[in-house]
Amino acid sequence: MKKILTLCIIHQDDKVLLGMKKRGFGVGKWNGFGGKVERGESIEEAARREALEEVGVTVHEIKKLGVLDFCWKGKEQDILEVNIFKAADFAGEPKESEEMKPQWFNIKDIPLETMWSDDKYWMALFLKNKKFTGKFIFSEGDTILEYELKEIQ
Ligand code: 6U4
Repeated sequence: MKKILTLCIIHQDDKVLLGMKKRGFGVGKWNGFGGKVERGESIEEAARREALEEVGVTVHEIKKLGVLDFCWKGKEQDILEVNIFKAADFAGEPKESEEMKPQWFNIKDIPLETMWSDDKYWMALFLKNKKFTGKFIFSEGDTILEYELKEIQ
């Protein structure tokens, strides 16, 4: 079974807005905003809704840069497809929600060690507006056993 998820990272000039996940999947990690696509909504609509719910901002133009499949060893049939978007402009003031505590980071100081372990592989492509696709297989937690990542046009 495949679950479709979104991840939206706001990137303005030399800084990104991330959130500390306060509960649920990925708790304790810095990440973009996102979650599951709901019935009847497009992936992009879900990305916008999650940004509004989790950090209280309305994102303007968003661009899909990455699609990554994640699974865990021994359960390869359960795939999380994470659709990664970039937003530059938004309306509203980022504010803490029950799910996320937002913080701006300079791109030199992105807290990769406290993010999902795959993020360090694709973040440079993301920051350069490159499109990419890939697949990561984890063992326990988010230890990467195998991965493929490729830049696409
Ligand atoms: P709800 O239903 O809101 O309680 P929750 O367990 O909090 O769900 P979910 O599904 O809303 O989590 O969101 C998971 C978020 O984590 C999505 O934005 C996608 C993101 N994510 C999942 N795997 C990831 C990975 N390997 N690397 C990454 N982000 C990932 O950078």
